Amino acid sequence: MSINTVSTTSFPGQRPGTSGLRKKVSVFQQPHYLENFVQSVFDTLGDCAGKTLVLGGDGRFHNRAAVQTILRMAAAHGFARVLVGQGGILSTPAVSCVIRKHGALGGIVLSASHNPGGPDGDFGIKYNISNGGPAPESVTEAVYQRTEAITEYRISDAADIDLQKTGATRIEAMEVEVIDSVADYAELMQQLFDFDAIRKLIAGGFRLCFDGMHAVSGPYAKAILEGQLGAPAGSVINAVPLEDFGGHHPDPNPVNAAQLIAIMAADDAPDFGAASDGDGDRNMILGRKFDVTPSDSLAVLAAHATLAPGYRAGLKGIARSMPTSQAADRVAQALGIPAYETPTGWKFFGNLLDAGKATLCGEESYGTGSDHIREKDGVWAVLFWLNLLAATGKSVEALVSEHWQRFGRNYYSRHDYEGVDTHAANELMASLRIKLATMKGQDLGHYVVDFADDFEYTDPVDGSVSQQQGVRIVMTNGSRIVFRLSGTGTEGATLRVYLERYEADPEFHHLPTQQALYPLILIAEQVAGIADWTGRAHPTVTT
Ligand code: G16
Repeated sequence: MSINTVSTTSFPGQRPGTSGLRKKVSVFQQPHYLENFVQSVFDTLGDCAGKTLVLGGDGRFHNRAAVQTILRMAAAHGFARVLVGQGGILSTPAVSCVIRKHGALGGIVLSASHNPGGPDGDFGIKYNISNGGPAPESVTEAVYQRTEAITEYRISDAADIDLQKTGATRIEAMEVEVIDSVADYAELMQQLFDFDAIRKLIAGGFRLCFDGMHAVSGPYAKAILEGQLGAPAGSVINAVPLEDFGGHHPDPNPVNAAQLIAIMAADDAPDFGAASDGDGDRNMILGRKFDVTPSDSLAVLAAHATLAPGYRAGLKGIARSMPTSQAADRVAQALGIPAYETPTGWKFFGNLLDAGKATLCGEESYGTGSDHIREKDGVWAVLFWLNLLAATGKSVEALVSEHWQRFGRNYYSRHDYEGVDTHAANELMASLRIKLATMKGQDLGHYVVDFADDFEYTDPVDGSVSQQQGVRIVMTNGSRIVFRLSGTGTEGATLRVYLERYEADPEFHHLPTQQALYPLILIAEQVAGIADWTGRAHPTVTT
């Protein structure tokens, strides 16, 4: 075994987006492409002697090859130890959990999350810091600057290690420990939730269906829901991670989790349905013939949090991303705790969680989590819901309907225009920004604009400022339209339009969502000139 220094030249565009660097697999397969990025991460970290790194991914195509490369580079960089998930598999929340539990310097997650996989699909890489959370912008920006200047990387010529067998081995002076992908994570879940109560619920005939979408959460859900909580075999469907996710889009929303939606819509549907995404950090919650929006899910969990043992002491605060509905803010107000509004991206919750300002966090993009780790967490959300259902004896629909009665309903929907010409999308946003200054007080349909701006966030902990985080048009009655461009796509641009209307009157709590939002949808299309700029009459995905 020896360590080689390899000459390289920089690749353009290695700037991490909302959540790490995501590109087509073919881009990552170019010689030196992955190596350049990994060396840039390591150079940004500096001396790693004596330090531990956590490594794993969602099992998508190129995962194993990338794991072997990164192990050889970590050995060349002088890490003392790498904890790598068996088979190269670790969900994003598991990486966060393992970093924290083992006091690692950080971790590398290989995933493009909900983006499709396979040779023609997407791949991604993300660095998480010692608190277990995604690196903040100061770090990702430093990594990017390094990728622009890189001229060489270092790598051991050691042979591939056996990722299937748990246990320790060595590359150069570095210890590599292949760990059980599920064990640490499952142990943490047992500390947070009332497993006995959930076991009793399931033993009493309560039926559930969890869709692993052939992605990383399957093994976690099998081990915990079927193995530890006694759900009958087969309760977890699409449980085996596949390199191409079975050809599907591992995005747990009503459009992409069509099989689960059909199961939950049947007359003999289970009592509870849920799905997670490629890397296991997202969740979708369903009742029988009833789906829960991610924004409502956060609000309901917050309102009942003290029913779960891990949250008995109450919540310190609730944080949501700006485009997420304001339903959770109403709960925070009722509980007398602070509500925080951050830009899109889980990394913005890290400081609030570390500083003890927030306990629960959530995003409209099917992400929910808490201070137990520093990532959003799909299986955690499922267990939280099961804990609430067991503790209250109520159905999913009853819990949500009662929540609306108490707090009012925030009708909510996101319209995505995917694969739009990047130039046109940027022009659309620029033209919206120009209009902002004159919008206040304008009549739009039956609405009057209270204010319109481009969301800017000042982190209350470190004072860092993030600008241009989404154009929002807020009406005098609190209804809102938000426009932003996705930071996770790999083809062209994706325009996201977020629509929210508040309805206090229970008599109007059961309208079809798109109908309830129709006047706002029309305003959004007109104000932004969506059809003119994008050539699209309708969104590609509506959630
Ligand atoms: C990532 C981020 C989330 C964000 C989502 C969508 O999730 O961690 O914070 O809400 O992308 O971002 P965008 O609207 O920029 O596409 P994931 O699950 O893809 O890692």
